[in-house]
Amino acid sequence: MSTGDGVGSNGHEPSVYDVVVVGAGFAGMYTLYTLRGLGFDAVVVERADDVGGTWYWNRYPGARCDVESMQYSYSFDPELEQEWEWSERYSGQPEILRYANHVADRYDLRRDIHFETTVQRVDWHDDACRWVLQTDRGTYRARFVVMATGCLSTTNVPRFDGAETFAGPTFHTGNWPHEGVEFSGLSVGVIGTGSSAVQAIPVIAAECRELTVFQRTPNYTVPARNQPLDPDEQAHWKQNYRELRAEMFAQRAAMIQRLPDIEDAAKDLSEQEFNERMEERWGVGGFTFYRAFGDIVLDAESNERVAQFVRDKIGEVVDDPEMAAKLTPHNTIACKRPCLDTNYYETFNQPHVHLVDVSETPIERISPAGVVVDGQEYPVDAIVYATGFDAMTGTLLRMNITGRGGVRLADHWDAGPRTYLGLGVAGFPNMFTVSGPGSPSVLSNMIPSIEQHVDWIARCLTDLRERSTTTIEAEPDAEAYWVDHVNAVADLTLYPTCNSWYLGANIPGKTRVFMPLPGFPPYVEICEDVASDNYRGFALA
Ligand code: N01
Repeated sequence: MSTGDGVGSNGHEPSVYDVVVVGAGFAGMYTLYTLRGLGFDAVVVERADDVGGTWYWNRYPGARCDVESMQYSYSFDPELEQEWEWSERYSGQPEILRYANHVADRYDLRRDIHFETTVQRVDWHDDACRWVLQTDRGTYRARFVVMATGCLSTTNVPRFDGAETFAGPTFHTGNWPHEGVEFSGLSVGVIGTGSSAVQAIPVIAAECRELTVFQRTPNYTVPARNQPLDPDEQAHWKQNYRELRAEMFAQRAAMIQRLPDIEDAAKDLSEQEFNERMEERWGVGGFTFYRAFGDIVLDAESNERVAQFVRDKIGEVVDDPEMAAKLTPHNTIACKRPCLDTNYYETFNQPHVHLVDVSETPIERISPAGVVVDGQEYPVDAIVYATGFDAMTGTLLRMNITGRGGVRLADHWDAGPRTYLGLGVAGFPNMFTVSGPGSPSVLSNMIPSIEQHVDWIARCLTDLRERSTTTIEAEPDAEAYWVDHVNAVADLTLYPTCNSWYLGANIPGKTRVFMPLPGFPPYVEICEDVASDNYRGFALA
C-alpha cells in the first residue's frame, strides 16, 4: 500500500495512488469501500478528525435529516440494512453520525482515511498523467481524483461591519462546537431563517432567556411530524427493502412519500377538494405535502394556491397578527429548498422570542453588545449565524484546482459551474465529482444519489482498467450540451425565479446559474446510457 505522503525523499519515484478521494462523508466512505473492493489503491483525505461530512459539522441544536430514516441510509449491503436500527421517523444528527461511524468501523474504512488533512492545491500534470494534491500534511499523487466534498460544506458567513468587535461567542450552524453550547440564561441572536434556523430556533428558544431572530426572508415550513419510529414500519422496510429501494429510485427525488404522489394541477381542484387534500398532508407531515399535485413547482397559479394554504396556517398558528404578518412569506413556495419543522411558527408565540425584519433595512453592523438594525441595537450575549453555505461550488473552488494547461477551475467556471453529467469537467481529466453541479444532488435524497454516482465512477474506472485506458475527460461539446440541458430542464420549473442558493444567489458576486438538475430517474437512465455507449461525450485515451 502507498504511504500518504509520496514525497520521494528516498530518491525513488514517489508513491502514486490509483485514486485520491477528497472527503469522508457518506460519498467518500462509499467511494473508498467500493474502490477498495475492486482492488484499486485508494486513499481518502479529510479535513475533519473523523468521518461524517455534513453530519460531522452540522451539530447545531435540533439538527435532523428531513428525509425519513428508513430511506436516508446506504443500500449497498443488505446486512448493513438489516442490522442498523433507526429510532425516529427522521433521524437526529447524533444518530446519523453514529451510523456513519458504524459504517466506518464495520468496513474498516479508517485505515485508508487520512484525517485532519486539508487540501490546498490540486494540479493536473499532463506529462506524468496524474494529479498532484498539496495538503497541509504533505503531497499526494494519483491517477484519478474523486471529489466527494459535499454540496453544503463551505459555510457562508456574511461580512457584517463590526463583527469582530462582538464581545460574546459566535457560532455557525454548519461548524458547531462538538462539546455543544450552553444557552441557558443567555440572550441569543439568530441570523437567518433557512432550514438550519427553522430546526434550531425552537430548540434554542426552549433553553435561552431571550431569543431574537433576524429574518431577511420569511420561510415556508411544513410540520415534519417527527415521532419514534414504529417498530412495525421498520420491520416492513427490512422485509421489503429491495422492492422499496427500487420504488424510491423510481421517484423524481429518490424517496417515497407517505401518501401517493398525485400529478394533477392544484389550480383545477374545487375549494373543498383542495383543502381536504392539503389538510390531510399537513397532518401527515413531511415532503408528502409537496407531492399533492404535479405542478407546484411548474405552474405559478397552482404554486400560489399552495403558498396561500401555508400562509393561512401561519395565521392560525401565530397568535399576534403583527408577528404572523412578519413571518408570512410572499414568494414562490418550494422555490427555495422547502423546510420541515417541529413547532417553528409556534415558537414565535412565546413572549421571550422576538423577530426583527431585516428585509428592508439590512443588518447595519454588529456592535460589541449586539446586532444593530436601522440604528437600533438589539443586545445579545451570543450570535448564531444560520446563514448557510457557498453551495455546490464553494468547496471545489477553494481547493485551487488546475487542469490541463494550468487552467484554473475558477476560470473555467467563471460564468457558473460547467460539468458533463455533474461527473466530469472538460479540461480536468480523471477528475470526478460526486453529486456535482449538474446532477440531481440536492434536489434528491442524497444517499441514493451518492450511491448512483459512486457506482457509475467505479464502473468507469473498472472499464478503463480493463481497456488499459489512461485518461477520461469530458468533451467540451458534451459539457456545453449538458449545461444547456440542465438550464432547459430548470427553466421548465419555477426554481430559477427566486433568490435561492440553488442559483448561488445567497453569495454576493456569485454567478447566478441553476446548479442542480431536477429529476433523478431520467438522469440515471442518461448516465447508464452514456456508460454503455463507450462513455459517449467523454474522450478516452
Ligand atoms: O442555509 P440557507 P441553511 N443578512 O441558505 C439568511 C440543507 N439542510 O443552513 O433567505 C441576513 O437555507 C438567509 O436569508 P435569505 C438544506 O438543503 C438540510 O439554513 O437569503 N440574513 C437565510 O434565511 C438547506 O437548504 C437540513 O434572504 C442572511 C439564511 O440566512 C441547506 O442545507 C437541515 C444574510 C440561510 O439559509 C442550507 O440551509 C439544514 C444576511 N447578510 C440544512 N445572509 C435537513 O436535511 C444569509 N442570510 C434537515
